[in-house]
Amino acid sequence: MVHFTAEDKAAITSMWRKVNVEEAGGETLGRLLVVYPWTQRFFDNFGNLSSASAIMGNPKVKAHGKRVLTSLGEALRNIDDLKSVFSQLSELHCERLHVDPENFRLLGNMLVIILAKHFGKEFTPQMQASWQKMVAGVASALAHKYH
Ligand code: HEG
Repeated sequence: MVHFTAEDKAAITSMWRKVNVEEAGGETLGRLLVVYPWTQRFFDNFGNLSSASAIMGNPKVKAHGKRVLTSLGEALRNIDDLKSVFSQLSELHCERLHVDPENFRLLGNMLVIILAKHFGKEFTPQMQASWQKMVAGVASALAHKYH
């Protein structure tokens, strides 16, 4: 179980308020698909994924990335009970989508990287530590229903 201190929560929510979910979502999912090309197989109905620029400009990638980060943002309101928050989504990703849970960890790392890129010096080691907890917590909650 990931434990979030009051400092973690403050750090995560204060930064999240400044995130443009649409832009960050597209970039997070886009980078996942570019860096780990095997993840593209879950999105074979997304049209052109033939190059890095096609992926980064693909409107379906942007829309889905936004949806993923919106869901993650909503989870912040219930950060101490991520398991409940993601219970249905865990079932969906497991039973219907068959997404290997390792991919949740990969996506979390893409998010950390784009936060670092966007916020630069503001993304301190302490801030990173709080965010790594967040993405680990989300990945483990989403993997919870796998059997
Ligand atoms: Mg998933 C659908 C959230 C990682 C593949 N994902 C969805 C949906 C949400 C969501 C909210 C829509 C559910 C619905 O239709 O009711 N996804 C979500 C989160 C995270 C995540 C919060 C991790 C932080 N998803 C993820 C990863 C993959 C993936 C890593 C694959 C590499 N998701 C996936 C696919 C769909 C969803 C294939 C269905 C997309 C569609 O058909 O439009």
